[in-house]
Amino acid sequence: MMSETISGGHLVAKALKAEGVDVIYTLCGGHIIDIYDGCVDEGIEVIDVRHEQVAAHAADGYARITGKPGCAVVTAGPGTTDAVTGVANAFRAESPMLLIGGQGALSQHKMGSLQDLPHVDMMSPITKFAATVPSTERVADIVSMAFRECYHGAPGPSFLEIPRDVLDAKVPLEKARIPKAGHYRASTRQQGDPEAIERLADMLAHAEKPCILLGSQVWTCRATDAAIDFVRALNVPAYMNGSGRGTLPPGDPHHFQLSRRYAFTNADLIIIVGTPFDFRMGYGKRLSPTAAVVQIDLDYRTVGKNRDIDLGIVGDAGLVLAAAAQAASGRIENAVTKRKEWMDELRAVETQAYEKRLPRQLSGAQPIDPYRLVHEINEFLTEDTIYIGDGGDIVTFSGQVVQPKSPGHWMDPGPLGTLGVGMAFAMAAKQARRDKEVLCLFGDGAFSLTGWDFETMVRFDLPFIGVIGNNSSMNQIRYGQAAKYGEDRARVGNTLGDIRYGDFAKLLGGYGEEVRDPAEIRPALERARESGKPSLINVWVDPEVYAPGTMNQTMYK
Ligand SMILES: Cc1ncc(C[n+]2csc(CCOP(=O)(O)OP(=O)(O)O)c2C)c(N)n1
Repeated sequence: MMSETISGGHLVAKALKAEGVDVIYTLCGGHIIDIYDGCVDEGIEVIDVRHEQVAAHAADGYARITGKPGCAVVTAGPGTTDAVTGVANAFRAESPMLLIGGQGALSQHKMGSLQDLPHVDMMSPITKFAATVPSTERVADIVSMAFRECYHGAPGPSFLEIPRDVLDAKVPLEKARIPKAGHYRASTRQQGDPEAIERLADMLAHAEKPCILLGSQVWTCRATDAAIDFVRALNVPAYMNGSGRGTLPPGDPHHFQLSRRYAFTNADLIIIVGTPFDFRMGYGKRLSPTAAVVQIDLDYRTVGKNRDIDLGIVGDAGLVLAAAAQAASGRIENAVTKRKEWMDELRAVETQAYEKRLPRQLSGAQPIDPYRLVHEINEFLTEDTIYIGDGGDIVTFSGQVVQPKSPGHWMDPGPLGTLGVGMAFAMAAKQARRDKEVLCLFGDGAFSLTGWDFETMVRFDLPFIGVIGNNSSMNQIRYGQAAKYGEDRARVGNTLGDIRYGDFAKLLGGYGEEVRDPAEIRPALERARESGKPSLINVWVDPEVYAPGTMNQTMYK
């Protein structure tokens, strides 16, 4: 009797299934179609997009939203090079995704086959693991290996290229290793050195003016509850950044945002959780030189990088914070009363900053003040709205004002600062969480990089509310040019057409509107919500104003 056989593409699908991956993002090519066929057998959805960059960003977004690794599948050569940006973004953002690229047949290795490139060499510096699959028998095995590597330390992307003949060939089923779900990798969560936890507890017991920054890894580690318990039990004011935004809801007594610089200047203990001392943190230079600084991170390479620290702990944010809270619990008497003055001081700074900006947020000016747009968006968000920012200056405005109402409901590119993530993140978020509303704020420059995938949103019935802060410019860059070279040279290379993106949405089968009156922003957002379609509300904002964050950018100084 002939033994049952299986092809490489079907083995890929089995390995994805074992990992719990239920969708792949892809743009087709002859090198990879056997994977699609395998996905059909395994019940894995195939979402085909209009540009491979979107496929890779969507895999990144899927990982962030679901906690499972995302997967993008692209063809050899230009398919893979198009996806490089998405992989690079996931690398800097510590997002676990697998990119599978096609490759010419092994039998034609280095003969000049169609779309042949040294993909593994290209991908190695921007992945945690990059390899060629050498034989059909090993396909599922190596896919599982790639997933294992995604979770080593801080998570990140892996890349596999699968030569066409390896993917298409069929091998006897019993010769292929097919790792079984739940049986091929272990939890990599670490609790941190117990001695270091003790020291942290001691520092917390003595601190009079502590504060904590909850970074992206708080969400990556699903450490929301541990973080909330920590700040409440020990009465520590909390700031949030990246995916850590929303850990505490706005209005919570421990939620602070606008007083961060004041806190970092005046605190005696600063605890940094799951975010590096990179440009977003002024490389750590903005922290008080006299404060004790504690850094907790999944990656030992991040701890103590760019500035000295007083204590470093490598471990899972949730496990470390829970252990520290427990260790400190008996030692802090009257944490609430002890730190009341400090909390009140920060709240006063916070309130003052908010009130100073409020008139701009309520401005009735035309063209529309970007502060008014982001204020309206903030008011419009519900506890179930996932907010995505994709743009330059306009998104810098939103970073000050928009506050997600729930954990895991904020998505931005992360430290690579990649324009063009928005449509892909919206796609992944809505596909993975149909129960959620998704709102994405785009700059008109950012939108135009990957905007054609609005059509994919229509085709797969993925309603979302797209808002474009349209200033007909790449304003964040324009500001720097004006500052450096003068107004008369400020318009070189950054000017966009006056595009009616609301009409573009309608052309592709979605809902669209143009908004020029600030009073119309809210009603237009409501109508987009009601439409139940992918939508674009094109809001014409004032091109002559810039966000303070843009004006302070260190690159221009
Ligand atoms: C892929 C990519 N290309 C270029 C840049 C550099 N860049 C940063 S902000 C910006 C302007 C973006 O313009 P837009 O999205 O319209 O937002 P605005 O600044 O006008 O609000 C550019 C080009 C980038 N971050 N990413």
